[in-house]
Amino acid sequence: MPRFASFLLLCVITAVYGDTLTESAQNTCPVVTCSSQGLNGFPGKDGRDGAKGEKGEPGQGLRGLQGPPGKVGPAGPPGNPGSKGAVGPKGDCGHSVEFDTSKIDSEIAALRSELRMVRNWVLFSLSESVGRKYFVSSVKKMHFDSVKALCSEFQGSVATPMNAEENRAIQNVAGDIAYLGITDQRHENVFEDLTGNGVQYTNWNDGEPNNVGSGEDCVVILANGRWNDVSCSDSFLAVCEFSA
Ligand SMILES: [Ca+2]
Ligand SMILES: [Ca+2]
Repeated sequence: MPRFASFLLLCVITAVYGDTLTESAQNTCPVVTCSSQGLNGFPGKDGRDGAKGEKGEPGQGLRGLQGPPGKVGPAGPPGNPGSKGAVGPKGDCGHSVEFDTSKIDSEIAALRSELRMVRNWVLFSLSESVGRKYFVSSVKKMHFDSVKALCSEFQGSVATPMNAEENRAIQNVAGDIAYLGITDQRHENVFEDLTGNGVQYTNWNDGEPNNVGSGEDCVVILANGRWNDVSCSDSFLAVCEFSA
């Protein structure tokens, strides 16, 4: 075939099948300078990823707000003691306090006078007196040891009648069975006052003292004024005597 005829045939084929050319054909088709321009082919496949680029510069975005403070942490260990401080300046001289003894004496005298007046009122309203003796009765009943302790607490002693008049005063102030300051605890049937002196005055009830049962070593005055020996662990009124 002549060269010119071959060229024409190639152009015709390109014009007719140009829109159906495959991608490979397009990519590999040599540039042909034909008289009429062919249609564009389909986009080719993505190529392979290129090499990783260099790290870029920091961005210019706005910085976020500062967050709230965190929780307080645990207490740390105690620190070492500090060094000793400097010696302070010398203090002022003290002032001696002088007591006004005359004022204190007058106050004591006033208190004594008031106390005497109160005591006299108590003795007058609650006691029976014979001469310079005052007898005062308790309200509560108790055993003999408590009677001794009670009278001693008030700086008195357990009532011990020395005669019929004192015995009647004790009977009146008690109004009921009450202990007397008389016992035979040291020697059976030898009755003494609480200082160890033998009693000179007695007013035993009929048949007393009889020391019945396990023993009766204390003495009471009955409501009729007569005496009876009783157990010291029994409870009766206490009558104490005081000197005016
Ligand atoms: Ca006895
Ligand atoms: Ca008896």
